[in-house]
Amino acid sequence: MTDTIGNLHVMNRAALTKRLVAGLHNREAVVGGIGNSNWDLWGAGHRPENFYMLGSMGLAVPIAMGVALAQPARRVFALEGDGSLLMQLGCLSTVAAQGVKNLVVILWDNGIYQITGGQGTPSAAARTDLVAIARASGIANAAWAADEAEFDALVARALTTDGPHVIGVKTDSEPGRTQTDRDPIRFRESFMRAMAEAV
Ligand SMILES: Cc1ncc(C[n+]2csc(CCOP(=O)(O)OP(=O)(O)O)c2C)c(N)n1
Repeated sequence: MTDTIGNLHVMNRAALTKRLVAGLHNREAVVGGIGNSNWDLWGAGHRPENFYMLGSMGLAVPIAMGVALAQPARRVFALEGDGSLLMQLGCLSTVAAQGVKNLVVILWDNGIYQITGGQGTPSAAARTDLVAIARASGIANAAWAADEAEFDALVARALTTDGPHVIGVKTDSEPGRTQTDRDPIRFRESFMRAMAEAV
């Protein structure tokens, strides 16, 4: 039986990351946040257009926003955990203020700081609604995906309509299935080369 939180199905981050990446056909950039979000991105199969944030929480959205502003013709995804987004909440206001049309933020909300031991985040303890915060920050296209089909539909909409978009997903506590190579210089260089290719 599938777990639910309110009317939202609890989904699996690794499986959805695979679905997301499988649907990218235009050299979209994907920036994985620290830990699980980039481990599952790595597990979905490395692409040169992937950038892996290997050290600090909260930087997937700011990095992706910079890429999106520099390359308005390219669609750019940021994959971020709830703890990490909470650490850098102001980025949502900046994304809204900059009106970054080609940016899509995918929020993986498992309600815990998983890779440091599973301590609860305010997302679970205080019922902080990060998608509502995104909307209140000025991002109108911010929605929770109720299930896998709605996730696919929201991603399809984000690929074809102006953003910024935020897609929230309640995820289970399965740990990331792989670990990204700890080779930041290689990733920086391959990503920069990939970004030099026209979309
Ligand atoms: C600025 C900063 N503070 C603390 C840490 C230690 N740390 C690494 S991952 C992590 C938890 C991340 O939680 P979340 O973003 O919700 O992702 P999850 O592990 O649940 O997938 C913490 C506290 C860090 N890497 N960077």
